[in-house]
Amino acid sequence: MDYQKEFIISEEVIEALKNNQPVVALESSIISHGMPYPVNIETALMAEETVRKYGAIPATIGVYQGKIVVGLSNEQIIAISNDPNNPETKAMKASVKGLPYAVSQKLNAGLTIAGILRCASIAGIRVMATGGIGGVAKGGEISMDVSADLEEMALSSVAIVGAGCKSILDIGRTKEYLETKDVPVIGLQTDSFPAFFTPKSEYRIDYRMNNIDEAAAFMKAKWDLGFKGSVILANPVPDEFAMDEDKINAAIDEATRLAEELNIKGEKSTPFLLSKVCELTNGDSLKTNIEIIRNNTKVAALVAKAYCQLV
Ligand code: PSU
Ligand code: MN
Repeated sequence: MDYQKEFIISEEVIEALKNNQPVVALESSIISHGMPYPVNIETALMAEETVRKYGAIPATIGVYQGKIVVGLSNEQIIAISNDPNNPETKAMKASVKGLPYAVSQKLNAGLTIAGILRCASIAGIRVMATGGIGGVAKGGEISMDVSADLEEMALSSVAIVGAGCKSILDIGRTKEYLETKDVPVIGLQTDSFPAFFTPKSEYRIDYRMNNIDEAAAFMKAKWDLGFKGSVILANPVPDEFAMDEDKINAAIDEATRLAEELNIKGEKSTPFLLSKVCELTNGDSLKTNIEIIRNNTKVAALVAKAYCQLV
């Protein structure tokens, strides 16, 4: 069996890449594990629409019945949605380590940022949109819980538009880890490393840029120089959708305490914290999350367009 055949790029995406048209890769673990059904599907479809509205082609990447698909159809997006009442929509969470498992066992899977970066890079897609990046967990200096996202960012040459990282993580150590891996963090109209639900944290980005053309020029410079690895484009949540800092931090602290009490570790940890935070804020965190996705997919489409004009 030749597993190369299990990597499928949609016709539309192939065509766009061939003609140097902008393409934006979209993350799918947010569908399978990051948001509850059916908001997960609505948000995934909204993300695709937003990318199109701002002039790029969306490529949601996931594993459907053992095939890695770059450019999932709407039906395939539904098939990885983990609808609790429909066993056919069951999907695992896959980082790069889980991809061969999903493929060889013919499973459905939603891909983490690490997984998306690897597949986007193989397909030749240079920009991805996500919500927030994975990073060093709270207490990660002892547990060594560091997301594979950070390692993959050093390997795959893709720009990531994200709203920083949630304070379910240790933001300071996440920034230090990126520093060690030489992954640049560009602040889009900000000097502060965004904390996902709020536009600012006490940590700084590396380079501030006030417009998208500068960011695209940075990407081109990095990759033209032959340097591999990602570029993080930190795009803070718009003020009108930001959460109250005390409220969100209280929910995060309580979710973190519960995870410890229940001894939740490894790849189960992030999905558990995300769903607990959503529950503890009565869905307010989910509303903010959706607006962040809208904003990031818009900016990612504009970045992809600007980058295509340079190459
Ligand atoms: N952080 C979020 N939302 C998410 C994730 C992280 O605010 O949905 C997901 C992303 O797919 C990210 C993954 O790549 O969790 C990281 O998981 P882990 O911490 O197990 O590496
Ligand atoms: Mn982890």
